[in-house]
Amino acid sequence: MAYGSFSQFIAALEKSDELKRIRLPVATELEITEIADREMKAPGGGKALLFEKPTIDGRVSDFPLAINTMGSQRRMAMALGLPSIDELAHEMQLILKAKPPTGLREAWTLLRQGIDLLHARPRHVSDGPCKEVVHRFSASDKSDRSDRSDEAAFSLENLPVLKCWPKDGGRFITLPNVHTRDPETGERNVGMYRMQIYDAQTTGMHWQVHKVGARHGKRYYERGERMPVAVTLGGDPAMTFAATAPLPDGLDEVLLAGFIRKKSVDLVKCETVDLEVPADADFVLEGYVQPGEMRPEGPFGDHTGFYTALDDYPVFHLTAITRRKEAVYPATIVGIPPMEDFYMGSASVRIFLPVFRMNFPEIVDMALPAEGVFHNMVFVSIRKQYPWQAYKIMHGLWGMGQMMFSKYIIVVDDDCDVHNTSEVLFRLCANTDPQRDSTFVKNPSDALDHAPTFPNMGSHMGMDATRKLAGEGYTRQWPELLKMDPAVKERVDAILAASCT
Ligand SMILES: Cc1cc2nc3c(=O)[nH]c(=O)nc-3n(C[C@H](O)[C@H](O)[C@H](O)COP(=O)(O)O)c2cc1C
Ligand SMILES: [Mn+2]
Repeated sequence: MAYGSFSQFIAALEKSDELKRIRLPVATELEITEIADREMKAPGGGKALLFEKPTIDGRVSDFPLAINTMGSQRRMAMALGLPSIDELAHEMQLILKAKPPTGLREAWTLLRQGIDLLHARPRHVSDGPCKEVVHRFSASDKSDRSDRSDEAAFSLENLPVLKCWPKDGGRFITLPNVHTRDPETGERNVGMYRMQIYDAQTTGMHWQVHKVGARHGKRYYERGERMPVAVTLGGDPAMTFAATAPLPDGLDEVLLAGFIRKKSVDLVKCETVDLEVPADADFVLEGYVQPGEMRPEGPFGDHTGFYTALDDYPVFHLTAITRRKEAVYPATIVGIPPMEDFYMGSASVRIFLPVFRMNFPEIVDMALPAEGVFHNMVFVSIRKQYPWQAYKIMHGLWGMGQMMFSKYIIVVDDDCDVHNTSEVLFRLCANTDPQRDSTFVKNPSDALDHAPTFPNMGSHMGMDATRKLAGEGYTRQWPELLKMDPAVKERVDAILAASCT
């Protein structure tokens, strides 16, 4: 099911008792963070919050602010219009394994998927709600849309953008979908890269060196051409999720969003740049990045739980803002885990597990525990068949897209639940001889990892916590894990049930 707008999604959350309204004025400077942080740390991720009166320097904003809208398993599934994330993972698996149907039932299933895939393709439309109000900034290309207000006074300063943590270098847009295009192939990319507000019409553009936005930028810089960039805020949350998904370079996030929500994304041309954006967005920030122009960005209280230091990043200059009349500003905060982004990352892992399993059929399950903030720690369970198979999996993962950042990979047997950190640690402690069962490699590091001596590169460690095989040089008998007799369990269940009534 697709949402027609971000507001529709918020209404659905409210109907499902997944939303709290905060009616009193609350400051965008730190106060919203403190409330949201407490909510995100509540069991299961708390509720989504709608701040009806966020204040900017004491003045009530024209726009409400929604936060933590995807910050639980249930809300993440709702954002994608699904009863559960596993349903989408299952569909991915069917598509990957598609072969000629053996029966009518299967044929129907495949046909339905074919239709869903058709829906993945975007539709091009000539207008949309994201243009209900148009604000252009350059006097030279005055609007021909005389029917719509064109107040030049409107700017980024009208948006309830958060100053998240006390030592942040300013306000940051934290949930932006950044649309760019490869100037050589025309391929589109949508990535989520935070934006620091420098002034009313200028922001930072924090695409890290490994990300596709940065690669597109490099192509423009090589050509010495100005790079068109459009940023959307709000709209169907399926698009926002897709912008965070670790897709291979060249795989279009707009297609993924269409596939997830089973409805084409409507794309509309921007007013001042040659790009197309989802027509249902709440806000569209149009503009450009000038090759070679860099500016210090940060500090920012980051998802590592630490402040990321100042670093040079490209600068985004706005040429227009278009928006809905009744726009809602979407935000998140990052910080010491668990935060909202944990649920977004977990959904990605679930949805792409079938892709990993296609490459590595022995993989049973995989989890990125919240404490590892995505890149620091991976738990993976395998059905081990031959010696040193755990190492094949580690190296395989280190070679796949953003999994390259995984600082620690712990491999366990298939009977270990990787979503239960204490179970994984139990296996790690019990099943490893530290020197024998670990390996170190050199690989690119996440740009935010402050621990390595040099930025963007560091060592990664793999630990094989599986049972050791004779073929691996282990000649003693591997002991058996304790397990209660199932018949006893059943009897005890009955005894306890009877004694409770
Ligand atoms: C809330 C949130 C904020 C993020 N901020 C950034 C950021 O500032 N810079 C960045 O490079 N990646 C950031 N990411 C991660 C990217 O969105 C993610 O790696 C994505 O897959 C990149 O897409 P791409 O492969 O198309 O570049 C953020 C993710 C989330 C969920
Ligand atoms: Mn991408």
